[in-house]
Amino acid sequence: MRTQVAIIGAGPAGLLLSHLLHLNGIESVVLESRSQADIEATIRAGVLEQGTMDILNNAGVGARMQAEGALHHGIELAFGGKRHRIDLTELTGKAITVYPQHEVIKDLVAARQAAQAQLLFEVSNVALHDTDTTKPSVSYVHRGEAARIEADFVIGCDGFHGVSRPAMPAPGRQDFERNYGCGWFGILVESAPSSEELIYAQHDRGFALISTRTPTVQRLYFQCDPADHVDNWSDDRIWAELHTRLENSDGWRVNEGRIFQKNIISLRSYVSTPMQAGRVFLAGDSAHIVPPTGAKGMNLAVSDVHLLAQGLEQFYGKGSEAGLQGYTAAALKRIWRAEYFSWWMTSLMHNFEDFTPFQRQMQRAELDFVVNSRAMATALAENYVGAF
Ligand code: RFL
Ligand code: PHB
Repeated sequence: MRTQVAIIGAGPAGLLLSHLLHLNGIESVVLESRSQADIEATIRAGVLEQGTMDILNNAGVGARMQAEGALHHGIELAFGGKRHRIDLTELTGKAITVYPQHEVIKDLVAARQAAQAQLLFEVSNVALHDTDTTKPSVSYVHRGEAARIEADFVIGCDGFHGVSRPAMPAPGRQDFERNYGCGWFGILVESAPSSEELIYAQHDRGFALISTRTPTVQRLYFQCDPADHVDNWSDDRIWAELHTRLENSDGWRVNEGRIFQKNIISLRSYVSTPMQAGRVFLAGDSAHIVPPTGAKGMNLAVSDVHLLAQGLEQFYGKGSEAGLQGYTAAALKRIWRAEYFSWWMTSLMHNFEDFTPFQRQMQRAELDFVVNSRAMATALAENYVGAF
């Protein structure tokens, strides 16, 4: 098979890229290792920046997001038994939308399938070839048959554990990494939202986060040991821990309900540069990871492929490689800013095992500073809504 752009991975990055290219008359094939049902059911991100919404709306895939997503004008920071509101809209003129990533995935899959896209699920043995030539190719197995796609470009949108990054030629490659030694225990709960806005809570026993999914489903997280196991946490133990970490003087309490999903993720920051080698490019989690505290991962994936689509449009429309050659530098500017903010929010809100009593006081002083200084609150708000 031959195509213009071979895309590995049908996460937000791969699906949106394929759709943006299609809108500009550029052909692509998307190879995904999981099933359609699986990618449409995997619970991940929830917070979309205004810029992400604009890109999805302009691409004609934002109708359900606009109808069903919840616009949030503020977030709360909770610590020392008190809640403090950060008014995102007053401070930045912008807002965020809570709309689950798997719903974005459903909208993108529907748009690609309506356009009869080449979107292949449950492929295996995906491998990149001739990555140092102008005719790269990708081999794979689909429905028991081995096949190969020859393309002008190969784009690795296959996430952190994918095959694309390791297949990039090594010279000049630089990786930056930080492991935080802590995890997030995430639960989905059948109950009405405890709060209209997200609450980020700092406590000596560790961080907790109140988020929502729908009017009847809450998404809650609390900091845990990344090596812990969900089976160690009965529902009663989870509620006791959340109530302790969220205890406050105004009597507000988290709503309990039936817990129907539990998972643990590990917090890390990671950037691999460059994001291009010849005709092979990386986008989204395949090139960089942020801890979820800043809610930036999916937003970065969207902005990467928005840039990449522009570069490919310039290449096919005007014969110019300028956009593609400038991709790594342009993408990294935003990526490092989001890496910084995610690291800062993580450091501000979590309890780290190696914290000295002095560091604990510094964290509390910084939290006080953020909620009592308009300048600090504005800095947080600008980063959170993505006004950079
Ligand atoms: P994805 O979503 O990981 O998609 C990669 C796809 O590639 C497939 N794949 C392969 N396909 C073919 N061959 C192979 N060899 C393959 N290897 C892998 C995979 O099956 C998958 O379908 O990467 P992408 O597109 O770059 O998107 C990144 C986002 O998914 C990620 O950054 C966010 O989910 C991060 N994130 C959040 N981001 C936000 O913007 N706002 C949030 O509120 C937010 N909250 C979160 C999050 C991530 C979380 N977890 C689970 C890590 C909350 C959590 C708990
Ligand atoms: C979520 O709703 O899953 C969520 C919200 C905010 C974050 C991370 C995750 O910072």
